[in-house]
Amino acid sequence: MLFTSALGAVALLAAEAAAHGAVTSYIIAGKEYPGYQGFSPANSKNVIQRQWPDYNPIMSCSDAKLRCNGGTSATLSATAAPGDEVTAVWQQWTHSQGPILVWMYKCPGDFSSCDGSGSGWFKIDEAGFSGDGVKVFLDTERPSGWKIAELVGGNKKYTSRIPRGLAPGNYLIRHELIALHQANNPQFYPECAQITVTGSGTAQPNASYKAAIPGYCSNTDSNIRVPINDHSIPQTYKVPGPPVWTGA
Ligand SMILES: *[C@@H]1O[C@H](CO)[C@@H](O)[C@H](O)[C@H]1NC(C)=O
Ligand SMILES: [Cu+2]
Repeated sequence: MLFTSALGAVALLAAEAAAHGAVTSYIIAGKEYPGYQGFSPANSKNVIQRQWPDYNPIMSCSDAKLRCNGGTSATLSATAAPGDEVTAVWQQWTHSQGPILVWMYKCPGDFSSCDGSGSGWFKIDEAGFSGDGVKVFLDTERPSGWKIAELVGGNKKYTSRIPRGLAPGNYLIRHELIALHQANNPQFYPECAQITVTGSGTAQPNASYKAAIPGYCSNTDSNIRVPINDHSIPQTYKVPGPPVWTGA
């Protein structure tokens, strides 16, 4: 019996590892772009996405991998204009509780020397809970008023817009899912891609919209370390980070 349940536990762990996820492709200004394929480091396919190692979660706000899941460079970049749509596609996703965050960062120059350091990250989109405000925190994962739950079904896509009037240049775009289904044990899933923004815009968010990554959150924040099974806590949720900047 013990032997069987130990095997069961191992099988469960393996299933859980396989059950996480990552952004695996994009649709930007109507054009499809394949992403990097994790689990195969030998794959040197030219893509717009910064490479990431596997589907496993990052477990801390201060982990250096929080920035781009360890990815530092990509050989290609997409092109988009302010107002264009950017859709991220996840090949698999299984967690129904937690926020979706979409960030951008203006590179000072070439992508090859753009490391995403400093307080230059700004949010262009976010989604949290939009249900009845009664059952924000549930005991079990299941479809709910969390936007992230929609990624669990057939449509594993999330669409945002490049902010209107955004100044042209080389930008990183970072899609982040924070899974909150394990009490007090948030899991972060961020991936980054490279986009060259065109046009003659002049708008840039000011400092009140910007943050560093890592740095925008702390492991003790009430919207990061969530006792998901505690129904006595206020049933409201504020997405972490600075306010969303939607452009000029
Ligand atoms: C940043 O911009 C917002 C909106 O335009 C404005 O309300 C705010 O005062 C500005 N903050 C700083 C630090 O300039
Ligand atoms: Cu997972």
